[in-house]
Amino acid sequence: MSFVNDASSFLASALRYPRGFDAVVTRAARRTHPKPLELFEFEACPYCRKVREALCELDLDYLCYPVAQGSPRRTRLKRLGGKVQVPYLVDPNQKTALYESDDIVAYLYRHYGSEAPRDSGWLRIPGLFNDGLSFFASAARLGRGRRCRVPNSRRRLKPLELFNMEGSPYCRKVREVLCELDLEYFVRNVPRGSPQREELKRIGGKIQVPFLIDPNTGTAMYESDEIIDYLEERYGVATSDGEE
Ligand SMILES: N[C@@H](CCC(=O)N[C@@H](CS)C(=O)NCC(=O)O)C(=O)O
Repeated sequence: MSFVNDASSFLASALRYPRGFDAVVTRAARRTHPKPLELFEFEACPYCRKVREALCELDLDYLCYPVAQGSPRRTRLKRLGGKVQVPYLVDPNQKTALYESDDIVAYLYRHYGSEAPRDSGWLRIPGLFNDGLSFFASAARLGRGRRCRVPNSRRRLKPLELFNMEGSPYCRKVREVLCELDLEYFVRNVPRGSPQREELKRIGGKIQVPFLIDPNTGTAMYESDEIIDYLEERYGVATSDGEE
């Protein structure tokens, strides 16, 4: 099963290659450190992928609020934005919030990049081709990261932290499980070229993703399969503790 899981995640990455691997602009080029952006999304959504890719390529960190089908967090999304639709980006720096993936990507490049969006080239002609590839990438994952299995957003948990590269097939497996388990997490992007890679090396000892930190238990670990086992064991069973 692990082989099939890895192979289909590689296929999803290949369909989107080279998106979500390299920094187009690094955080070193910015004069100020923006407050982390906030993204309501779910992993299987092809539109959300386009936004996550842009965040990674712009070397931006963000708080991820998974709102997979069945997540109680959807109520909050509706309250904030007016409707249950993802992606939904909140930018506390500009006091802005917006729906629509293409608008969000353009916004991100306008405010945090020095170039036009990466998909303004061949991937953009026609734009539908870009969306189509993203749909196929989601299809390759056979519905993973679409449904909330355990409503952990009802619990009072500190956000987990994930050192992440959007295009990595191993990171995808972890994000899918975080999404299905309804866990809020802080994404620390480390695309190739990001200075944050040094921070990862300082904390974990090597430059490898995914790397998960769980401040609720003091756990920090590499290796996607081990991270998934940890998440399933710790958060994969519904509990009634600390419910809001
Ligand atoms: N044109 C929008 C389309 C967004 C969209 O259709 N999102 C779907 C998920 S892929 C959604 O929010 N569905 C509501 C739901 O899952 O209940 C965009 O590019 O952002």
